[in-house]
Amino acid sequence: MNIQDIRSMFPILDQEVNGNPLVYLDSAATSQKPVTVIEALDRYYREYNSNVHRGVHTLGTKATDAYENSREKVRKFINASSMQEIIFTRGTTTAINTIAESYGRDNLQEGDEIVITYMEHHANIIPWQQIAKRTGAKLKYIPLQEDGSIDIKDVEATVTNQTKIVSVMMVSNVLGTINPIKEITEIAHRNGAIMVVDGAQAAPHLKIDVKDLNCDFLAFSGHKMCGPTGIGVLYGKKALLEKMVPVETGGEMIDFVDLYESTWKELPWKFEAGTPIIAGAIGLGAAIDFLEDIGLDNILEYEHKLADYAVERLSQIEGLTIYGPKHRAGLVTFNIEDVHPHDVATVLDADGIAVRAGHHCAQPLMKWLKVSATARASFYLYNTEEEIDKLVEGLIKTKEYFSNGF
Ligand code: 7TS
Repeated sequence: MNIQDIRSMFPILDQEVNGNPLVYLDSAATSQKPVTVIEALDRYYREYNSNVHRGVHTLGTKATDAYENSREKVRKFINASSMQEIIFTRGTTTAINTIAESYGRDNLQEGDEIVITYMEHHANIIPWQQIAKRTGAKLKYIPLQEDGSIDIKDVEATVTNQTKIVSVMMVSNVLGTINPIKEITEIAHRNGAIMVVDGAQAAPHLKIDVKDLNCDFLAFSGHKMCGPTGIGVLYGKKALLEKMVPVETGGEMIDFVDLYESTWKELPWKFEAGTPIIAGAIGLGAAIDFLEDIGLDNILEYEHKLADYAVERLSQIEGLTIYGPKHRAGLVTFNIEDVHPHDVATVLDADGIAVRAGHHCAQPLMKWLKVSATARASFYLYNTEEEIDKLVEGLIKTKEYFSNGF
């Protein structure tokens, strides 16, 4: 499929912002949605909107089938062994909180260690801080190399036989670093710890195979991979999930309720309390179909080309610093000397170019980079080199604008 065909599947891209064609370079925050996903949501609400797992009426059965069908699509997408290992959540944040609250609460005690890295998103920091405080466990950080990558020797030095949980992002939302998850998992397991993977920035771009990685848990969000907002996935190995106590309780997740005691449904439903995210899950299933039609390998290769081109072009701008390693996922984080990233984003927006500015929910990483904020352009399968040229023109204009003392 050529790029114009792909772009034509994303109706939102065909518009002007502030009098200029939209250049959307903020897909790491949330991706745009193809028409097939929009239509899947529309069809559900127009034709078979109904609650699931109850009643026997026709619409209810149709909705239940579509919802569970999406679970099977997710299972295949990450190569999990069983659909019992796929839990629908609100997103990555909820999934990691569930692991910390449920697994952490019952498996951590004073003196135990939780190991994360300096590059984590707040969603993979704060749940561990909270459970560490409650259990007396200690939170430890794997340091970063100067270019923002992880040296496996530092993982070996940080993870000890006191470590019970290692939790690392697969792809950094700021640096674009692609982390050696398989090797880190092996080190975690050798020390008797479990491995949690934050796959929020990986699932949209690279093939994840949980059997090959051998990770114990994986979290990701639908909205960053062409799916709707409000839906995400918690994958966990069945043997671990079976022993875990649900964090949320109520309707849907129970087997039998008595006055003072209740029992839970089997996996995965014991972790899905209340009316589930039906439309979201159906939309995520359509997003997976879309990504698989294009092919994750093709998407990754295309994004690498865009990122290389962006780094090459941005490096030519004097006074512009790019953060992160040479080999990176499809995003570029940068600062222009003496210009605040919010000003960069504001000037670009006037030309219809959407980038993100701020701390990107990674304040410990900002501290490590010794900056308070950065600008970030993030790419997806619908972006083009021409859009990167527009970004470069916009950045040169921004620099001139501010150096002339506006
Ligand atoms: N983990 C990583 C690596 C992320 O990039 C994000 C969101 C999350 C977790 C949280 O995902 P959520 O869907 O639960 O919110 N990252 C970003 C970002 O880089 N800009 O906006 C959101």
